[in-house]
Amino acid sequence: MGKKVYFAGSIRGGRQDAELYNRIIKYIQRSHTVLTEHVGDLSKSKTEGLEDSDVAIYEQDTAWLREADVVIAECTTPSLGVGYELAYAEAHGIPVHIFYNKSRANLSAMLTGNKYFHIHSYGVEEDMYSFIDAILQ
Ligand code: 6K6
Repeated sequence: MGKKVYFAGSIRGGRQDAELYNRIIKYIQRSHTVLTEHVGDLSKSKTEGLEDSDVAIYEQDTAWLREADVVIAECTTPSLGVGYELAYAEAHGIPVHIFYNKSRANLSAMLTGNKYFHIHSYGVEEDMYSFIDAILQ
């Protein structure tokens, strides 16, 4: 049966990897449910979202986190919101897998130093997909 995946990626932290998020989300959606499809929505800039108040965003996203089977985060672009989501998932006992491009990111010690998190560095994007298959099998 398909899993419920909370995909986390930067929004107000910067949208330079939004196309990458979109490709990862589409890949996961071939066999699983992604609760947070909007993270890869290329039509939305980081300043958009005025139709939703920040309170509504927080309430919805934390409800989805509690419902998720697993969190998959792409952390190459640093984001306060993603960092918060990772700690929230840990507090609720939800497995967390963190990906980052090792040539572009220097991940925070607060992530790499936390043994709760499964951390995957990758050189090329294609390497990520076999890890994702193993996580979601
Ligand atoms: C803009 C673009 C797409 O959606 C919007 C509206 N804003 C948000 N909608 C839903 N989730 C959000 C929004 N802003 C932040 N988040 C959550 O925080 C997402 O689940 C991301 O994983 C994370 C990004 O945090 P920031 O600090 O980079 O914004």
